[in-house]
Amino acid sequence: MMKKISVVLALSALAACSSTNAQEKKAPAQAEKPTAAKPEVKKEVKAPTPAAVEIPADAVKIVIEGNDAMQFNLKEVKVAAGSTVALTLNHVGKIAKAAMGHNIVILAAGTDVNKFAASAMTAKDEDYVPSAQAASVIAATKLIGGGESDTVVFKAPAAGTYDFICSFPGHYAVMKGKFIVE
Ligand SMILES: [Cu+2]
Repeated sequence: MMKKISVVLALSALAACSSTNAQEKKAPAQAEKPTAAKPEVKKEVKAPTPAAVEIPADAVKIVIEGNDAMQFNLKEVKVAAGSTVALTLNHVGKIAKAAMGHNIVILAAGTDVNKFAASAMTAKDEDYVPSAQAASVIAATKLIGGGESDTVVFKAPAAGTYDFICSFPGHYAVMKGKFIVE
């Protein structure tokens, strides 16, 4: 080992008398090797795949708007049992997600809305849809801010009436409605 280092040092010294410590550590051959020719590689910049989910042709399309006044434009949505639902949330406001974020969370039958919302409040890192409560969530859009939109595609649950809310802290008391499957 020592021998090898000495050789390298000796070679370095020969190659460049005024080499610095940093340079000495490099094998001369390496130091002199021209960096592989780097032609300006034109990277094919692929357009990012649209975040939008694929919406099946037979899906029932539902669009709900949320605004800066903390309101949904629909309080009730009806779909037929067995249908595939493409639920779109359009945030038609301007306020950013951190201050006026909205989502739509459809809750499973029997879910205590107040308890769910209380749990959601503490799940900022999960955009207020706590994974611990996953069993209570039939479907949920992403949390979005003003000007954004998100669509979630899901199979309608069994016939019944389900609550939907915005689970952003403080919103569910007014941002809520009924998702009715018949
Ligand atoms: Cu909201």
